[in-house]
Amino acid sequence: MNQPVDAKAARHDYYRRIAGHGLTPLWELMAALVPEQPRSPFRPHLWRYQDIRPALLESGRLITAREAVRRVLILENPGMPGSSAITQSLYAGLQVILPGEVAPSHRHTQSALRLIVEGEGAYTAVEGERVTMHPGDFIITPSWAWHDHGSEAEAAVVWLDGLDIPLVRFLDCGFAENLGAEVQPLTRPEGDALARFGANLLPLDWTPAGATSPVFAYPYARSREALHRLARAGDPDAVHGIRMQFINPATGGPAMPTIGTTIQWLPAGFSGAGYRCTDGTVFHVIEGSGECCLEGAVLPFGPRDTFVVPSWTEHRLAAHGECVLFAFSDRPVQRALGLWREWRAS
Ligand code: GTQ
Repeated sequence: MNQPVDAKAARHDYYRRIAGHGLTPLWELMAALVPEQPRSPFRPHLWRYQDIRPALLESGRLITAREAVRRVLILENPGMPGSSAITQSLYAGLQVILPGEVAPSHRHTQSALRLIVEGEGAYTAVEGERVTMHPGDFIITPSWAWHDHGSEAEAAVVWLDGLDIPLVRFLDCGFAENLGAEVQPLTRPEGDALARFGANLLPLDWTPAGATSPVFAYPYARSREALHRLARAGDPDAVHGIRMQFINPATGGPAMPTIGTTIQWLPAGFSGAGYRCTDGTVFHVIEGSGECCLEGAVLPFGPRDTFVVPSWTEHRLAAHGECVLFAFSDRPVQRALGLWREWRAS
């Protein structure tokens, strides 16, 4: 818009004066505050495991798990330096635990997920029950649940952490405390939760204690078996291949209230259709290699790599051989609020 110099100067003088009263004019900001569509400041990005593994292992020589509390390298989105966020609402990191180490017990209102990347035989204990980790396993630490990690393994164990840290920060509702003891007392044998809640059975007269699935560990062997059976049945989706969500068996809803989690199988040679969704999504490659093709970028992924697709960014997945991908996003939050949208090219 063309405006006389003095009108422009008058407006700027006015903006300066009202700023002193804690006021700012909407008309200068309208397009930014109410955009026609999401324009995420976050960027697509790939973290290649083979490139970052040396730095991860080096951290083990610089600090112990005990001293660090959690020895984690944060996967920070390069579009938002300083944010400790991988998407607007979510955090991701790679956590390392060495043989004999303990990461001391604490709890926080932030929910956490773990996807085991490398190594066998470390454990995490959640509310009195331990689970032993295997690559590909998906493990949940619900909001405000005591948790400690430890390792009786022979070698380093690494897992991907996903937490709703940025969401909780945005809402200013974070609390945390330390147990004071390194490890929490164990009150149930290993496998109890899976037997009690993960066998298509629920105890009679049981009422859920919280919004998170009582099945806190979803072994990869089971999910993989299900995916391979469905793969043999055929008919993969044009966008997603065969994509399943991890659910809370008590509700049929998402396994975690703030983080949606999926596992998907792509057939060899899969060339997916274009897709956009409003939930920025973190993908982790459990098996196989392929590409995520985006507007103006290609992310070539292999086993143990992690990549992120920001909100409303058109992308499509392609697989070289058969692939299995784990993914997480804030979809349950957006859906609960009636905000979630998607778009498919086919
Ligand atoms: O394992 O409890 O990556 O509290 C960040 C914060 C992991 C954990 C993280 C945490 C944890």
